[in-house]
Amino acid sequence: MIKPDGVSGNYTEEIKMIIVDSGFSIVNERLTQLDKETASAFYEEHSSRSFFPDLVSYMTSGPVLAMVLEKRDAVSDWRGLIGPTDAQKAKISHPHSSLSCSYSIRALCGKDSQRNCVHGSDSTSSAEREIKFFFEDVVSDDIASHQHDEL
Ligand code: DGI
Repeated sequence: MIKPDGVSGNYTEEIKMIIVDSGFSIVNERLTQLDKETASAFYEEHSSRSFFPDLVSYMTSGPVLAMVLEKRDAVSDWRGLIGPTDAQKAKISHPHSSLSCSYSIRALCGKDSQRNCVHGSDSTSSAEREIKFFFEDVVSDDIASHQHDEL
């Protein structure tokens, strides 16, 4: 997912180019505005954390672009490509990755550990949950959606 700061900062096309250049296929995408309820549900596992209210406020501050990415080892390779949660750390260290690229997306467009520009599922089961979240109408207020022919 490209988070609100990534979308409003006009990083969408650059991030998509990095995604494709890194060997992923974008098989589905959806630009949507999360409301408080859906953002809270998406980050439910962090609901007891002190930063949760700020996280929900940030995630509802503008549209997000959810994408389904396909590739062998997609979860681990995407996590490597986005870099560490704290974008400041991403800017000073390159993540270990099996990919050939030597940069991370959070280093490119993230600001700190909250405004870190992109999200990545941390396991295949999270990916399954999060794909359902965005593409099986848990999120209802689409701005635009694009279903690729092959799906
Ligand atoms: O999977 P990640 O996004 O790398 O990290 P995560 O699952 O630990 O946390 C989810 C999001 O919660 C993260 O992208 C931004 C926010 N977050 C995590 N740790 C902090 C945080 N926000 C603030 N303000 N401070 C934190 O320490």
